[in-house]
Amino acid sequence: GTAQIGVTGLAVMGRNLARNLARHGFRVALHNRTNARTESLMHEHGDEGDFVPSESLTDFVASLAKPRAIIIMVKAGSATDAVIEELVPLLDEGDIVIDCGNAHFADTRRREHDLAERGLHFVGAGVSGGEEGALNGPSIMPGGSDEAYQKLGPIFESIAADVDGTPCCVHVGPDGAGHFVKMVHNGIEYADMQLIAEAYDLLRSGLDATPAEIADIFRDWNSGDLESFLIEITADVLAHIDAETGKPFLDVVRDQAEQKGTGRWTVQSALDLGVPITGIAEATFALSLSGHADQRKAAAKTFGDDGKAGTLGSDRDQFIEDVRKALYASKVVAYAQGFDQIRAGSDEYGWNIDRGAMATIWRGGCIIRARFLNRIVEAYDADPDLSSLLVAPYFAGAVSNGVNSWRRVVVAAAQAGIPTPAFSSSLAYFDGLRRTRLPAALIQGLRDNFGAHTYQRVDKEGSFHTMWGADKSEVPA
Ligand code: 2AM
Repeated sequence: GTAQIGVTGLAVMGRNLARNLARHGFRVALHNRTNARTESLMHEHGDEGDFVPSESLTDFVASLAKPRAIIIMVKAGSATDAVIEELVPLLDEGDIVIDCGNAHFADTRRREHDLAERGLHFVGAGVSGGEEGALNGPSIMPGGSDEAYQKLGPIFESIAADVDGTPCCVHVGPDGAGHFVKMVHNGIEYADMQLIAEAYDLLRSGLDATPAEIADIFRDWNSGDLESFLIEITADVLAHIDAETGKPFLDVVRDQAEQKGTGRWTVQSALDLGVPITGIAEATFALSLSGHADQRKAAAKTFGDDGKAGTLGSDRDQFIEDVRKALYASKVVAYAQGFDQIRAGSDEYGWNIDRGAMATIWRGGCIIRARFLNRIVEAYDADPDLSSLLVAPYFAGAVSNGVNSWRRVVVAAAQAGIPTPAFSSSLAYFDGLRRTRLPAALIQGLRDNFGAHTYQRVDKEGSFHTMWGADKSEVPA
């Protein structure tokens, strides 16, 4: 065969990736379980490039030049395993199987291990940016072997988004590293959206501002440090008027969101790794809370919804500026936590991930693209082993500059009964992290008392236990 790369699974993401590849001059083999999808792609977009469609998987594999590079773009989970099992007997040593779906990194580790034993390369690649990104330039986070990346890298880098001449694609690390980083990216995206939602709620409920007024505020914010894709589209969504009712679009949308997939995985992994990603966790739980309609109804009936509309506006401009600074500081916390998780995952699984490079490839193509990411790149350039993004000079300055605003907003929200789980937990994280003495000492004492847990002392090495039930003397453990 002569095709340079193949795509099997031609639903919208696969179709758009295939078109993107073809538009960049690659000869692209096409396959889908149900041939109608392949036909419709050829019918609608066949003239966009050099496609080689096949009805059977055998013909598809035969249409590819060796070593073959085959992208699988099917629903994550058992469908991916089914396609791999069908594909593997048709392949030759050195071929590369690429999963561009939203796989869990543990599945990717398993698949990479299995295929390596069969002489094949397996690349789990996180692809961010949705349908639009897949077509016009996504952010791509490929894992897998160096050898596989040597072949795939130039292809992926050419179809990825481009920021100032730098492609939004880099080899993340071995086996599951790419899907892990994509997972953390999605967690950060959750936190970003929750923080934006809380800022909106503060302005709407606290100031009695209209969605149209808040759209203008977000538009203004988008010209400063907060400049990002999510802030930009927030203004668009807020300004949108429902055609049917003439009401703000927001007021006709049900306020219940499901919480599924990668946001949940991010929090589960953080618990396994022992990394406090409180912003991402609160964002995930806030979505869960929104979905519990019956409980919400019962609680609203019992306690009333006494959000004190308009009570925070005694100095309107000051409050808006406080919310902006609180949003920025909380966002710094969410990213600091996400990058901590990347470091912890990298250490745990031996991936050697370059965190600055991750910030670099998130600058374009993906949902969390933002001006702010340049600052993260700079921070890791200056110190690749940075203990926390929060202590990098630029972010330390931004947080110090915003901390009074942040406190005022969290206090005002609590007094007005406006829930700000992500704003307030991020502030608590910041205060916890910088505290020289935490009350964890008391918890150690309690555990030693009820469970002979033992403790360490501030003034000498070793582990100790106090004889709580006897004479309260201290013994070495
Ligand atoms: P289909 O068009 O034949 O349904 C998204 O569902 C994409 O994944 C579609 O292209 C779908 O193919 C494909 N897909 C889902 N499950 C699959 C499976 N078990 N084997 C092959 N392709 C599958």
